[in-house]
Amino acid sequence: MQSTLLSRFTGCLIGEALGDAVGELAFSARTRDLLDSEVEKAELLRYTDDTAMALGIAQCLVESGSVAPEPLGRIFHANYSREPWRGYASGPPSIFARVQAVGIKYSEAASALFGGRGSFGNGSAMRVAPVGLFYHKSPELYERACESAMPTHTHPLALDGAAVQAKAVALAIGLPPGGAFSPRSFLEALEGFARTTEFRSKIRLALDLILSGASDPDAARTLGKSVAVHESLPFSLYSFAKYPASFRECIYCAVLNGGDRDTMGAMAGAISGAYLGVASLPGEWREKLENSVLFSELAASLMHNLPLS
Ligand code: R7I
Ligand code: MG
Ligand code: MG
Repeated sequence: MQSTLLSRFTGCLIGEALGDAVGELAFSARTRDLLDSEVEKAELLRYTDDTAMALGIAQCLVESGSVAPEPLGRIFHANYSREPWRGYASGPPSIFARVQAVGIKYSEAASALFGGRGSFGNGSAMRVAPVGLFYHKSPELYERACESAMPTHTHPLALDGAAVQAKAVALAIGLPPGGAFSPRSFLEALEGFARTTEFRSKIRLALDLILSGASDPDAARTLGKSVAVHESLPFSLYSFAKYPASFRECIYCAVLNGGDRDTMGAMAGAISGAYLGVASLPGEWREKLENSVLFSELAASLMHNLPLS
């Protein structure tokens, strides 16, 4: 039982990184054949800011047992300073620079962005998977996910998006991978968990698209696939719920339909990896993943330090 849970935790973190890395390659290799050949040619599968920030959250949980915004902001900032080349958007680096220059809190600098409402970029959801693992049985899951968003994303949609993605990971951990998967039960549980009308209606739309047999390109067009969290997250949920039995098919769906490919790969990959477990992720992808030992170590540390529920 323990080893099953560990394989889900590891699958989630490695699934996030693989979806991110393969999704990044899909910006130039835009068909399945081209993507397969790029992955085959690559010596190393390199992840981007999405996974780097997820690692920051896992690190914070392991070190402090919490995701309090200021300590988490300091970890994000230090990791960014060490590896600024991971493909960050403009928001987080501008927050880090402002905190450094003016000495205000991370969440204060974050809430000043985009006309004073904060960012609704998908940055809070793309990195939240370790919160979903750590608090998968906790009634505090929603609040903790929001807390992890605060150092960089304070917009109500970014908070709700972080909570929905964390819940998707938590639900995936609790489902038997060999059993019958119901897209309806999974997506309706998320619809009920979301607190914004935007997310509730997008998750319902994702379910309708699956049930009506829409094509994946049509679903991507209908749900949206941009860096806005209320577009790319619903399509990532669709990708997992449509292809629950295969990590590879789930990732192809998430990254081969345009838009924010690395991030949809990361979000769908974290859920799929949490559902299927690490052994079900493609071996030839796993063996090329950068820093893969670190993901396994962090997964084990997270599992051994879970909060009492
Ligand atoms: O959300 P964030 O960390 O970006 C994540 C993306 C992922 O695709 C990563 O792979 C990486 O490439 O970056 O960074 P933000 O800068 O907070 O948000 C991303 C973008 O969303 C911004 O640069 C804006 O273009 C857009 N955006 C908004 N646009 C209008 N109004 C975010 N919030 C707003 C807004 O309120
Ligand atoms: Mg990225
Ligand atoms: Mg991206």
